[in-house]
Amino acid sequence: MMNDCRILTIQSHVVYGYVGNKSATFPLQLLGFETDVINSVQFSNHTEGYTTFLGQMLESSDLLQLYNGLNINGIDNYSHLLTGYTRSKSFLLMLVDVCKKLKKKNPNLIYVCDPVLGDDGRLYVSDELVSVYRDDVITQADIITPNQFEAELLTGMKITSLKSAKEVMLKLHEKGPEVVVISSTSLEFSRGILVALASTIEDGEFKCLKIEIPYLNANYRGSGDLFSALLLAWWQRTNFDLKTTLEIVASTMYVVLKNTLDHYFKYDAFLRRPHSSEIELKIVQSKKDIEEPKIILKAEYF
Ligand code: PXL
Repeated sequence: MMNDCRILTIQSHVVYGYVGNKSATFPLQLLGFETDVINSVQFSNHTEGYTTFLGQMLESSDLLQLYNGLNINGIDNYSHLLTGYTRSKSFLLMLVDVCKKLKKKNPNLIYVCDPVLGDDGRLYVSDELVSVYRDDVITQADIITPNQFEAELLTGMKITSLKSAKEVMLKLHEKGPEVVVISSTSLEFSRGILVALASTIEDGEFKCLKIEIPYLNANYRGSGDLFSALLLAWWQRTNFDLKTTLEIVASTMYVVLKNTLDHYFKYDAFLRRPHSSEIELKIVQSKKDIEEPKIILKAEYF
C-alpha cells in the first residue's frame, strides 16, 4: 500500500532553518513516502523575526512548466498533494489548476491543504488570498488544516466554544473536504493548553474529536508545516483512522517542540526569549521520535 504512495509537496524552501518543505520532506521520507518537492520560494531564512530574508520566488508560469515536464514524461502520477504557505494569488490559482490536472490523472489523489493565512488575529499574507482559499482551493482539498484564525476567516464565523467549533467545522466540510483539522485553538489557553480538533463525515455521520496539547511557549515557525505533513502520512499509514492519526500527530508534534525547546535551554542558561535563529525546529535530532512515535496524548470524541 505504502509502495504505491508518491507525494508532491509544493511549499517554501529555506536555506537556514525549518519551514515549508524543509519541515515536511525529511519526516515524510522517514515515514516511507516517496516525496517529490517543488519549492515555491527559495529564501535565505523564514520571514518572521530575522532582520531580513533574501531569495527568489517561483512564478506561476514556472510552476506550470514544472508540471508540464512531469506530464510530458508521464511521471505526474501522484497519490498525494501537499501545499502550505503561498504568497501570491496567481501562484495559488495555478496550484488549483495543477491540482485539478493531477486529480484527473489519479481521481483517488488525496490533497492535503494547509490554508496558511495568519495566526492570532494577524494576517501574514495578502488579504486577497482569503477568498481564493475559500472559493477555489479548499473546494478541491480532501483534508484541510487551518488554525483557529484561518478557520474563522474561511467561514466568517467565530470559535468561542466546542459547540461553535463544531458549526465552523461542519461549514468547512460543506465546501468539500472529507477531513477538517483545526491544528490549534485557544479554547483552553488559560489552562496552558492548546486544543486541536478534527472531524470527518463518515457514512453521513459527523464525528468530532479533540485533543489537548500542553502549550510550549516559544515563537516556533514551521510547526504547522510539520503538522500537515505528519497528518498526511499517518492518515494513510493508519488506513484512514482519524482518532489514531490525531493522537500520533499531536504526540509527535509535542515531542519535536519539546526537543527544540530543550535544545535551546541546554545551550543558553540565561532564559531570555530565543531569537528566531535559535528556535528552528530540531527535526533531524527528532528522527527517532518521528519514525517511532509513542502515543502520549489521547483524543476524545465530543
Ligand atoms: O509556514 C511557515 C512559513 C513558510 N514559508 C515561509 C515562511 C513561513 C513562516 O514564517 O516565512 C517563507
